[in-house]
Parts: sequence; C-alpha cells; structure tokens
Amino acid sequence: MHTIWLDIPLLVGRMKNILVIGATGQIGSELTMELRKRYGNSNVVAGYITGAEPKGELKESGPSAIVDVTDAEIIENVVKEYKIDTIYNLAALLSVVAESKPKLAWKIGIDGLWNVLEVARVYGCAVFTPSSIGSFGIDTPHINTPQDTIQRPRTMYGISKVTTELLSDYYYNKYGVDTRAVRFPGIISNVTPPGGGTTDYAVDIYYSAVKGEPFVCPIGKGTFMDMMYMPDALNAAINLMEADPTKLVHRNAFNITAMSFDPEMIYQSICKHIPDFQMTYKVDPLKQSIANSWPDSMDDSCARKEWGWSPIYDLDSMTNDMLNKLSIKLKK
Ligand code: AKB
Repeated sequence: MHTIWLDIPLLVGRMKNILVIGATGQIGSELTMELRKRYGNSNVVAGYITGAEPKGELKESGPSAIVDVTDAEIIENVVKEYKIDTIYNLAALLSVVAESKPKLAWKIGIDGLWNVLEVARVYGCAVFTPSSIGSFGIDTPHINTPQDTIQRPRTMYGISKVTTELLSDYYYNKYGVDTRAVRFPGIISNVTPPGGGTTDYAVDIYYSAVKGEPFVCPIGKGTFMDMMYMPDALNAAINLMEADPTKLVHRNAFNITAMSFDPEMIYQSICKHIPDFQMTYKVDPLKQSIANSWPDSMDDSCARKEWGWSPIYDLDSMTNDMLNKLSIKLKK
C-alpha cells in the first residue's frame, strides 16, 4: 500500500508517472522537487542508492525507492509498481572522479544506461539521460562549438557521455524508445553540492565568498567554460521532455548554454557584492587538462529552434541569487 501524498499537479503534459534515478544528487535533488511541484507529489518517485537516502522535504514530499542503476530487476520492479512512463536517469560519476574510477564510471554510466533503456523498451517509457560538455574533446572547435561536430574525448567521463548519446539514439532509431537529452554545461546550484566535477569551482567559489573565506581556484585564469544556473537546467530537462516530438531533428543530445566565463569573470561578479573577497590560483593539473579539452562556448541554436530553449539567468543575475540563497542557508 502506498502512502497518500498531498497532490497539486499544476501541469498536464506528456509525463504522468516519473522516476528520477540519482534523485539525491546535485541535479536530481532539485529536479525531483520541481517535477513534484509540476506533476503532483505522488507521481514522482525519487530513486536513490543505499548510503544516499533522501532526507527532509525530498523524503517527506513523495515516494522514494532504492534504484541501483546497475540492477535491471530493481529498475523493472519500480517501473512496474509505480506505472512509470518517464525516466530521468541521472546516475553517473562526474569527470574528475571518473578518471580515478574508470571501470565504475563505465559500469554506472553505460551498463546502467543499458538496463534503463531495456526496461524503457519493454514498458514504453521515455528516457532522459544527460550528456555533457565533457562529450567533446581537444579536436572539437572550441569557440561556438556546433551541435554536430567532432567528438573524440580522451577522458572516461567523455567517452561514457558520447556512448550515452549514441546508445540513446540507437534505442530511438531501432526500437522507437523516446530518448531525449541535453549536453549540460557546468551547473551552479545552492541545494546539493556537486561531487567530483571539473566545473565544481564555480559552485565552491560562492560558498567561500559567503563564508568570508579566501578562495583558491583550481582552474587557471583565462579558462572559459559554458555554465548554467540550476533553475535553467531544470527547465531544460523538463521542457525538452515535454517538447513536440515532430519538431525534434536532433535527440541525443542538444547543446545548451546560458553563459561562458573564466574564473576572473565570476570573481569580479562576486566582488560587486563582496568587494574584499580574495581569490588566488593553485591550478590542479587534472582539472585543468580536462577543462582545456572542453568548449569555451557552445552554439545552442538547434535547442532554441527545435524546442524553444531560452535561459533566464546570466552571470550577474545568478551571482545575485546564489549569494542571497547561500547567505540564508549558511546562517541556519
Ligand atoms: C563536470 O564538471 O564533470 C560536470 C560536467 C560539466 O559535466 N559538471
């Protein structure tokens, strides 16, 4: 028997019963809550692994279930039990961690994806499995990186993301599974910290600024990467899954970006609010070499044209919101 959750679905769309795999991670924790707000609390299942149980509002507001992406039977049981029609598969190791655990990165990212796609094929689910700016490599044009271009990454994260795109397209073309995805840039957020990515510095810098601590930047001056504030990332993930499929020329995966900056620019943006904030550099060679292989700025015109992608936040409006939210959070 299921607990009765307070349901106020605001939006009637293509998605009815949704499973978020990786619901306690940086994106998952906020995506699950946003989906519950829009589709009704009881219609969004928070899938988590042992050791990363949901807490607080995420736990209280709706159903949750253990969903280890490497176990196809567990995924199938949850999909059957909750009559799932859409799966957000967010299980993955981020770029830096994946370099120290390449086999595990493949197991979660690709063997896990295979399980998700097989269950989706049998039960008719739509699937969103994000790709990343990490799917590009040193040979990719770095400025205004096109939607369709060279993808020869040399990191395990990148290799698993290119494979994610290809396997997701394969299941769409061969079996008609409704797979769609975006290539996320660095995501900046204030609820759940990211863990082990190359772009994490752009989150960490705000925590240091609000705590009144100097920040030591692991990424060098002049290193530009695409970035996005979490509310825009959530809109992207939901709007793409709600988009009219007849308008989609591409599927896996769309370039999307909201801003491109280097450490100096984010530092200056923070200094407009906290003038005595200090930043020094201690470049991390692994992070720097990964960042050097990624685009400086992507062309996201296909996403804009095919499903109306349009971000709200730029660097200064994001900084304003991040500093306000973190000041409240860190005072508690
Ligand atoms: C990472 O830095 O690994 C991620 C990403 C850009 O995919 N945030």
